[in-house]
Amino acid sequence: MAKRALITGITGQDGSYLADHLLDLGYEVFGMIRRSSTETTSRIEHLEDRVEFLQADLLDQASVVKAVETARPDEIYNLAAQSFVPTSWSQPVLTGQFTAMGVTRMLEALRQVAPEARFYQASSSEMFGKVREVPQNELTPFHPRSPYAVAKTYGHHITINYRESYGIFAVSGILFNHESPRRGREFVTRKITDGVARIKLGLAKELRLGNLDSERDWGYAGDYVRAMHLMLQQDEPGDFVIATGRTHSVRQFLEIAFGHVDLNYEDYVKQDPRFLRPAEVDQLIGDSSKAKNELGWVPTVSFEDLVVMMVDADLALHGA
Ligand code: NAP
Ligand code: G4F
Repeated sequence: MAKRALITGITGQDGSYLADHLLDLGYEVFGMIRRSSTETTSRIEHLEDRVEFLQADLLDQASVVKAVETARPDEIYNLAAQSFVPTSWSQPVLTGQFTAMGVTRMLEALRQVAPEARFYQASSSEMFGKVREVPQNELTPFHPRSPYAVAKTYGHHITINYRESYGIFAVSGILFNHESPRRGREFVTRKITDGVARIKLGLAKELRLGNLDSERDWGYAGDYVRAMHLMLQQDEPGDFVIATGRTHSVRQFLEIAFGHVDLNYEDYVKQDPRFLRPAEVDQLIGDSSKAKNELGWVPTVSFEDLVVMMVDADLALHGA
């Protein structure tokens, strides 16, 4: 019989790639969607006939219990969150409700109606924040630098706590930044590739950005969802860092993205203090040796290929 998976956050970047992957593996996929007055399903339009959608909101305990009851999942992937770091300073309480308490609501729903289900929590390299060591691995202490990162740190620990308290098969994937043509346009990579496409096609004249010196370990989302699935197939639950092991600055991203369309970023990029953060994470670089050794997971898309893939996708989207 086909395995059943419930994905929260299915309308997001990772949810859409994970649904593709699990359907390819023969899973029956259920997707949790919150009510919205506008359409939020553009990333999963191609899956509408293959996924069963369940309306629920991480803020509403009864609705998530009902979703778990209906899906009767073998695996739950908790990807839903307020995931944009700057918004977590303007809406810190709401971010805590979605991104921290939302995890407990999902774990409680699992404990009440599907205690045998395996649980994946979408944790983040943002938890390392002001980093204590380089590169960061599963044992590196956390120093979160935003309300988002603080909320994710809670989500990480409550997942481990439910595993230790109730024997639930619950894992936390500590994923470093991962991007794709389906990335939200507010995140720096997609903001850049969208900007490059618009400038190249004469639809925009400049691109306003914040800190160009921060460095991230950027990978491809399609690779990272494979790791989520692998984590739930192990004999014992455990936590894993997922990263490429290479770090690049925003400036290097700009050089490749603009260079790909024969432009120089310095002619178009303006620094704008509106996009600076109250506290910055200067550099992230992950050590995913545990994932390589225990899951057999390695990334397949290089930084350079990722940038080019995203620029080409945005050029096509804008009609090039
Ligand atoms: P994303 O594109 O922002 O998607 C977030 C998803 O959460 C959307 O489907 C959104 O639904 C849903 N959501 C938000 N609030 C909700 C609520 N109250 N109830 C139900 N659903 C809600 O994020 P992503 O990049 O795919 O990331 C997936 C997860 O991994 C997030 O938890 C993120 O924090 C974490 N993460 C991401 C990265 C990365 O680099 N991408 C790295 C580490 C960890 P709507 O469509 O209705 O808004
Ligand atoms: O693309 P970003 O907004 O991603 P950030 O803050 O690293 O968070 C992402 O990755 C986390 C994993 O580490 C996830 F947990 C989280 O949900 C999210 O997916 O910013 C990346 C860097 C930052 O240092 C930021 O200051 O880019 C810098 N940046 C410079 N100018 C900018 C801009 N970021 C944005 N969003 N917009 C700018 O104009």
